[in-house]
Amino acid sequence: MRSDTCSSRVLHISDVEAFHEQGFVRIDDAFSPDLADQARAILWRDTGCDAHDPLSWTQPVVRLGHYVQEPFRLAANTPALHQAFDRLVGPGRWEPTMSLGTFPIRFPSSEDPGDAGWHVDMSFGTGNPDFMDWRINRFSRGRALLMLFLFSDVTDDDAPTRIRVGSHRAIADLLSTAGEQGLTLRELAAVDFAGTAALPEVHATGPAGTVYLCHPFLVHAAQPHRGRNPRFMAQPPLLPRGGSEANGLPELSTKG
Ligand SMILES: O=C(O)CCC(=O)C(=O)O
Repeated sequence: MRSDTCSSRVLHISDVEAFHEQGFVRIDDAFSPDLADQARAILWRDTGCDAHDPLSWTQPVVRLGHYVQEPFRLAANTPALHQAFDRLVGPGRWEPTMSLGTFPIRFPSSEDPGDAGWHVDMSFGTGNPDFMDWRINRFSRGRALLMLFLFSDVTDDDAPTRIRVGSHRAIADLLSTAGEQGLTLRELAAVDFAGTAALPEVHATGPAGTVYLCHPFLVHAAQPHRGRNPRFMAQPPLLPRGGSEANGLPELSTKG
């Protein structure tokens, strides 16, 4: 988000254009460092690790989930974020976020975390026990945005999420011919996510309180943590108003 728009807390037109071109926009100071501290204190307790003792950090990733306490709800519902949702998704077209979903908390480790593959987050058919059969369709049924909430300072050394810039467009083109039922994660993986491997890659870095608002088709991946500071990040969807059957965003592709 451009600094000249921070005071009004509304995305500048160039931010909205960047979202459509690149598939994401970074919102600085989306929530306060104090809320991040409070949330991290709750999460540290549940990791079973000691924040001050790296010897207690025995796994490369600990996944915690579905926190609804006040620091999480407040962080997800700041005026800056609500205004950004209105600009990107449309007023009255999204639901306030009440749970921040899964936190993959990443610890410095030489072990492979086993969950660092490229993917798109699926949005329906999630009752299927095999997540590779979960689906997305051209209208992004059930998901308006993917959001990355940084609850700790994340530098390039701290396992930031990797993003394939502009990959949402290739996925939209692929989905445009796939009908209402869309495609499964397995089908997308079989074509290397619409051949997006050669696209430029950026990392979701920033101080605690930064949020990346991403197009739901954005191809992204975790990475092993080779640095020093455990990374706390949540990755909830922004849900469309109208429930799981509602379309998340207008169709993006000009094909099909
Ligand atoms: O941990 C990360 O950086 C990303 C994780 C992710 O994309 C996922 O679990 O779906």
